[in-house]
Amino acid sequence: MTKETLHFINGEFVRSASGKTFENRSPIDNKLIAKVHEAGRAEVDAAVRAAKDALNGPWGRMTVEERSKMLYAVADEITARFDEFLAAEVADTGKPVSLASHIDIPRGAANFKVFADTVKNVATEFFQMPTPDGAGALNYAVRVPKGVVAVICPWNLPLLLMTWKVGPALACGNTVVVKPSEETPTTAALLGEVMNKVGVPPGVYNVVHGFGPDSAGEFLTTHDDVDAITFTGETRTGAAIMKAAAPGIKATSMELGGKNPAIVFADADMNVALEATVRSVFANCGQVCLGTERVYVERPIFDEFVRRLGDAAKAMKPGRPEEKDTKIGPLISHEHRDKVLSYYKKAKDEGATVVAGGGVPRMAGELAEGSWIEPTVWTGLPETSAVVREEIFGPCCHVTPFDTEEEAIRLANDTKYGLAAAVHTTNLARAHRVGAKLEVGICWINSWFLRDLRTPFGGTKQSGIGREGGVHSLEFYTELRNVCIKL
Ligand code: NAD
Ligand code: 6OD
Repeated sequence: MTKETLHFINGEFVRSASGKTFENRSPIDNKLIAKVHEAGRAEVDAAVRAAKDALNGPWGRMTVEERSKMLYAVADEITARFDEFLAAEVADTGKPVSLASHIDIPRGAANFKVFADTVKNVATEFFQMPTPDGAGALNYAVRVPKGVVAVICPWNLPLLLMTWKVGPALACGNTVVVKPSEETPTTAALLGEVMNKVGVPPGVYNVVHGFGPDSAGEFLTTHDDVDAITFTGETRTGAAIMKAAAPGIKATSMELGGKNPAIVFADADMNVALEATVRSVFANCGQVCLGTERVYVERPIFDEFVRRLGDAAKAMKPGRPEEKDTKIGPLISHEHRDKVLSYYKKAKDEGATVVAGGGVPRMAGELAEGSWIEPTVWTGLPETSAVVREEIFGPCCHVTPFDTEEEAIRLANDTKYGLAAAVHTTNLARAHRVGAKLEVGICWINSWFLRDLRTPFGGTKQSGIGREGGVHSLEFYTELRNVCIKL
C-alpha cells in the first residue's frame, strides 16, 4: 500500500481536509515513496492557531531549565531512532548513507542540545544610571520569545537545516510551524513523533506540507498570526518571502544562495587543498549552499591542480546510498537535473574545456530512472559566463588561473553573492590578509565545512540577511525588553 505523509498539527497527524496530495519520488530510481498531503489555508490556519495557543499553555510557563531538559530529550530520542531518521532522509534525498549518518542525522540531534545549552548560559545586559535626585536607576534586559515562528526549509540537508532553526526557536520559548521542502517532507513529520514521545506540549511543533506560491509556503508566510519567519533557500524565494513579510512588519532571517569561491595559492599543501576542494565541490552531489563552484588557482600549480581535481571527479562512483563504495548520489529531482544540465550545455556552447564529466552517467537497471549526473570540472570560460556567475547547485566547478593575491581577491569578490569562501595557503600572514578581505559570511582556511555551532552563520550581499548560530540565534528568536527601575 502507498505510504502517506501527513501534517503534524497540535500534536496529531492529520490529513488535508481537501484530500489533496502530491507525490514524493525517490531520486535514486524515481519510485514512489509516499503520497504527501498538501496543506490548504485550513491546515495552515489550524497549525498557526495551535502554535499561538501553545504559547499560553504549559510550554509558555516552563522555566528555561525545563525547556532545555526537554530539548535534550528530543535530541536523545532522535539518536535512539537514528536508523529510522537515516532511512527516511536517505530515501527522500538519495544521498549516501556514509554522508547522512555522519552529518545530517547527528547534526539534527546536536542542534537541539547546543541551543538548549546556549539559552542557559547567555547573560543579558545591565546598566546602572545616575538620576538628578542622586538615587539612580537600574536597567536590565530580559529576553522574551518572538511568538509563532514560521520555518521554511530547503531539501538539500532537510533535518539538519530544519533543526538548525527549530532548535534555537524552541530553546528561546517560541512555538513553530515548519514547512519542509516538498521534495523532502519525511524527517520533519517523523520529528513530530519524537516531540510527542518526549512530552513536548501539543502545538509547540507543527508541520504543514506543500509548495511555495499559492500553497502552504505562501499561506504560512502571509499569515497574520505568524510573528517571525526564518527561511533557508534560494535568493529569489527569499525576496518573495520578504515581500510577504513586509505588510505585517515581520522579522525575517534569510539564509540564501551562493556562488562560493575557493582560492588555491601555489604555496598551499596540494593534498590538503585538493581534499577540501573535492569535498566542497562534490559533497552531497554539489547541493550544499556553502559548496564551491568557482576555483581560482595560482598559475604555477594550475595544470597539476586541474588534472588532479578532474581525476578525482572521474573517480567518484555513483551508486545506491547503502553501498560502501558509493561516493556520490543523484541530484534531488529530474527537474533540478534539467536545470543543472542546462548549465552543462551552456558551458560547452560557450567553449569551455570539459576536464571531467559534463553529462549523465549510464546507470544500470532501475537506477537508470534516477536523477544521476556526472561530477564536472571546466576551465577556459570568461568570468562573465553565466556558468561562472550564477548558482548552479550541482556537482561542478569552473577553474580559473590567477597571478597575484590582489587578482585572486578581486575575482573571488566579483559576485552578487557573499556566503562562503575557502582559501588554501601555508603562508599564515596571507591567510589572515586574504581571509579578512573576502566579502563573505564564513571563510575557511585550509578546510571546508568545519562547523562550530556557536559561531555566527549567514551570508552577505544577496546570500542573506542576519546571522544564526550560538548567541546570534538568540538575537533572532527573542525580543530584548529593557526594564528600567528608578531607585
Ligand atoms: P527554494 O527557495 O526553491 O525552496 C525553499 C523552500 O521555500 C521550500 O520549502 C519551498 O517550498 C519554499 N517556497 C518556495 N517559494 C515560496 C514562497 N513564495 N513562499 C513561501 N515559501 C516558498 O530552495 P531549494 O531549491 O529548496 O534549496 C536550494 C537553495 O537553497 C539554493 O539556492 C541554496 O543555495 C539555498 N540554501 C541556502 C542555505 C544557506 O544557509 N544560505 C542553505 C541551504 C540551501
Ligand atoms: O551547518 C549549518 O548550520 C548550515 N546552516 C549549513 C548550511 C548548508 C547549506 O547547504
